[in-house]
Amino acid sequence: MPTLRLILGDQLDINHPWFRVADEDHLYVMMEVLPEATYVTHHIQKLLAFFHAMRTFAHSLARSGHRIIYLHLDAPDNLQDFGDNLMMLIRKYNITRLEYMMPDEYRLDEKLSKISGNLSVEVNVYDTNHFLTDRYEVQRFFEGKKTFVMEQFYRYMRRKHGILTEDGKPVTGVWNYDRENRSALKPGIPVPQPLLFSHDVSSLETMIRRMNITTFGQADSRRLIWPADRTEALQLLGFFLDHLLPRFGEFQDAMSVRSWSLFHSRLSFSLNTKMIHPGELVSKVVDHWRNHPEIPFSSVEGFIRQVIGWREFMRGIYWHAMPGYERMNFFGHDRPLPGFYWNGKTRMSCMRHTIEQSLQYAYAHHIQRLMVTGNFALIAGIHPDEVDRWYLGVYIDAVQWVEITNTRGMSQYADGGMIATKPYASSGKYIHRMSDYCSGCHYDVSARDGEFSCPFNSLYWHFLDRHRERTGTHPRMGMMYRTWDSMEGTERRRILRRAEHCLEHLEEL
Ligand code: FAD
Ligand code: DLZ
Ligand code: SF4
Repeated sequence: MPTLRLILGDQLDINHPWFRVADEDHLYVMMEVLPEATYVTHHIQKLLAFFHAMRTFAHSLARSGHRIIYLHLDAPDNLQDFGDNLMMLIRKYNITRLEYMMPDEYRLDEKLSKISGNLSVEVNVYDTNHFLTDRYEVQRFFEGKKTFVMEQFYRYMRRKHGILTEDGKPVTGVWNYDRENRSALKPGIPVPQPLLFSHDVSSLETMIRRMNITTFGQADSRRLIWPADRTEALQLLGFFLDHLLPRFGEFQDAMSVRSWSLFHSRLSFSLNTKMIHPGELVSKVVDHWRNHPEIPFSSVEGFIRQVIGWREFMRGIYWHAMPGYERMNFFGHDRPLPGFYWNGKTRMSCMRHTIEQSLQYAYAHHIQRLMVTGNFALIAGIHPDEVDRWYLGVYIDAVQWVEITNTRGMSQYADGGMIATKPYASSGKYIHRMSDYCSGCHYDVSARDGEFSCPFNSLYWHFLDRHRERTGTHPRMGMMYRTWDSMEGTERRRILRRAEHCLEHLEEL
């Protein structure tokens, strides 16, 4: 009697022990189902990239001799539900045992354990080996501590895995080179063209349209640019090592109209679908640096910190704090998300560039997500549910465990500071320093009030002013409150009036 093994759309890890030997006893199943395609409105490229990668993975398993059933979204026998489909297959193939790997999202974890409880067959759940930590390692690490400080966890990870350490100490004597990762892109610095793939997935798009699935964003489905499998994910990694890593650190926080991805790796989709493993990625980066010692260490350390630090930390906080995390709203923000998030039609140049490229490529890099669209939503007081819905739909790498912690936590501070050490709120000054957006803007970044003043400026002070009770005593906000208090009363009133005007006319900004 065969065992049925479910593979989810973000479990495309060909190196998992499950796939070592092909045999008759294991029947694999992958399924495209409507609830996954519609639990949020997805960017069309996200749907295309996930389904294409899932189909490619199923083909490669079949080619290596595994028995696999793949349910297409429009297959007549697809019951459009994980549980119903599993039940149907269990009956059809006289299955006696179901096995699945722990899902990374709470929603599916709940669903699969409920389904398992209703089945008459034995169910085995496997850990995935997809991360460097288990689900609750972050929780255990911070047990008894008052706050979750990513830097402490990051050092623990460096030591535990012996990454760029010697005798438990950093090889260079310094743990963190964050201070060296803050340059704006200077004119004349060449930025490589990103490596783009070109998959014809037009038949997939036709299927999605025929099934009336609501999507947003653009796609040229004859040339889908995202990797379809591990081979392509490794090509993307090779391109990153050869062309982008040397300047990754220096320009990690830069933003520019000249490039939509600058020196970023664009490996998040490959990592989150498990085409590549974070441990393997880090080893390759370290080996490459050892063979090319001219690459600045700050680039190597900065990149590794994102992967073994932030990424694993976010996953741990997710499993520690769900499901309550989904409802957190520390500031009580309640405004709807302005329409321009969905179409890019705004006169704010930084927002227009970030949103337009998100709609065009389903991608924006970290500082655009945090300090432009995220920052705006925070200081404008948008409801975190609305912000989450947008971020969970728009990006190619958006899966809830890493989306919600970054959005609700890091960017909106809706968790009251579990993840971020202070709210990532800023005026236009930061965007001006780190980008070339402001020179082409309808608004004046140096003005705080008046019709043409940068909305980020007045909204920033309005945010501080209206949340004084919640953030006024925060040690890292003290200087900003002192600056605000030192302004003349008339000026403060003018700024707040301008902010009120912006808030009343958000859609027209
Ligand atoms: P690089 O800059 O090349 O970084 C390398 C890798 O480090 C990334 O691929 C990613 O796996 C990891 N990484 C970097 N920063 C973070 C971080 N803050 N948290 C977790 N991992 C990180 N990342 C997602 O994978 N999915 C999301 O849905 C997502 N939503 C975000 C929402 C907001 C509001 C913010 C501020 C950040 C979000 N991030 C998300 C984190 C980060 O912005 C992306 O991982 C990154 O931009 C992906 O591009 P890249 O692969 O070129 O990254
Ligand atoms: C993102 C996604 C989409 C759009 N559709 C499916 C699907 O139809 N079937 C599936 O197994 N997985 C899909 N995925 C990825 C899942 O949402 C993913 O398995 C969860 O993010 C679990 O972490
Ligand atoms: Fe953005 Fe303000 Fe600069 Fe315009 S002036 S690009 S709105 S920061």
